Amino acid sequence: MRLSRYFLPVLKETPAEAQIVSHRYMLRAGMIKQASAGIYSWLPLGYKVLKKIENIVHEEQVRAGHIPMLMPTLQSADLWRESGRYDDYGQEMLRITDRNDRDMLYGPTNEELITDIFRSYVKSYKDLPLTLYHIQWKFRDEIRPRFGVMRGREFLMKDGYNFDLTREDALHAYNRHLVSYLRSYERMGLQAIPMRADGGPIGGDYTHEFLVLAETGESEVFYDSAVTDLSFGDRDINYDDVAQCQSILEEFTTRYARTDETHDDAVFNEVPEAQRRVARGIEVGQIFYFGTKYSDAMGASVQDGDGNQVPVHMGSHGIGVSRLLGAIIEANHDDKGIIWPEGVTPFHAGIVNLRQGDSACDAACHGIQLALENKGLEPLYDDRDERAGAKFATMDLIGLPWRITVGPRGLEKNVVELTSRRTGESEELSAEAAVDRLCQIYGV
Ligand code: P5A
Repeated sequence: MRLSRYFLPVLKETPAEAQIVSHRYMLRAGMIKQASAGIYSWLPLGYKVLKKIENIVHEEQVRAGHIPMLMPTLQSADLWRESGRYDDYGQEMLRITDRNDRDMLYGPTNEELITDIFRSYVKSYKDLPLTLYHIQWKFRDEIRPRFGVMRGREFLMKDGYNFDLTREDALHAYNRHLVSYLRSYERMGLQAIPMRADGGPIGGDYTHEFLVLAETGESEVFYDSAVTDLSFGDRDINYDDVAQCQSILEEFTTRYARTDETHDDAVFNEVPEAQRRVARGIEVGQIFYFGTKYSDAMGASVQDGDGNQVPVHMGSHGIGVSRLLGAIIEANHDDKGIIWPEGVTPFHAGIVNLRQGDSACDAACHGIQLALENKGLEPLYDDRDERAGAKFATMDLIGLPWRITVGPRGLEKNVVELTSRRTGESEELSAEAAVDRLCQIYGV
């Protein structure tokens, strides 16, 4: 992509309304524009990152054996009357009346809708286990939408729902979600720590939130510092292996890590004092096991092996897809701008032409762009007639992890410069070698 033909409305001024760094940088880098309080348009650069995050989530969910689908944003109030949550949900639910005076709502979550789908089709234990998920916009009329996409009113969530015959099977589904979430966050360059939490309006008392440690996080968290040494890394996972998934859950959740809702001083004090941490975190996901709460209320049952009609055991599992952009930026930035982890970067590399209009520089940049594109990589070529300083500032702000700088002096020696956004280190090498290096980094 040539920057001169792209839509990247970068702001020079720091927007006054943005209180935290991720919100500031998302506005300045032309990623989002507020449409109304807590509701955003996703401009091309922001949309690209959102799609990258969605793709990682999809890949990891499908790998875990979960099945993608899509449910609507608008739901009928009647289903929510069945579960009893129509009244319980309160002011956070956006209620809408259609032209026929039917009560509708913009879904804040989908337990009712998915349970209705399930009960319409699934009648036998032979069709279990089943986990369905989608990535869809949600609406919660938050009292204080703030921090940009971090606490929006409209936000994108991955929400998955498991249906199982027994509590044990449902707990295995819970563990599969925990494992697949750990993998997903790590691919996004994040450490998200599972912490015991509270069921809130979703229900159940067995639930973990995934928290990214950050001073700007909205949740207060208490943990044993040893949990920060855990990393998922490159493991072979067999999602059908009940014992393997259970042992990963134990590895990641045995040490003390809780949100303030479930924090217990007495238990915390058993952690060696030097390892006790009180900090703040951003909640990027939550998994729940709530048994038969919805299946009892809505009559979702199957026939078991003995011919008895039994309610299914369920859980639901959410990832804050749009919130993740904010969380990733909070965890990856410096005073010049964003530093995207390679797994989610909107473009794989920037190409900066130091002398636009110079035929050798123009040809070299164009050649690098094509060579990268032929390998399936997406470079962003800054071909604007701008000073070098301004081009560097834009690249630093939008945070592409790699920059190839092409100038007349380098070309005389047959070299370009490859610079890491994260370390700031540069290396001179031939254009071909720079392309090869990027292919190696991105595994293409
Ligand atoms: C699990 C999936 C649920 O709603 N039902 C379906 C369950 N869980 S949750 O914890 O309430 O939400 C899941 C994740 O969505 C993100 N999130 C938000 N993101 C941006 N703005 C908001 N206002 C917002 N509210 C929730 C969080 O990452 C949360 O973990």
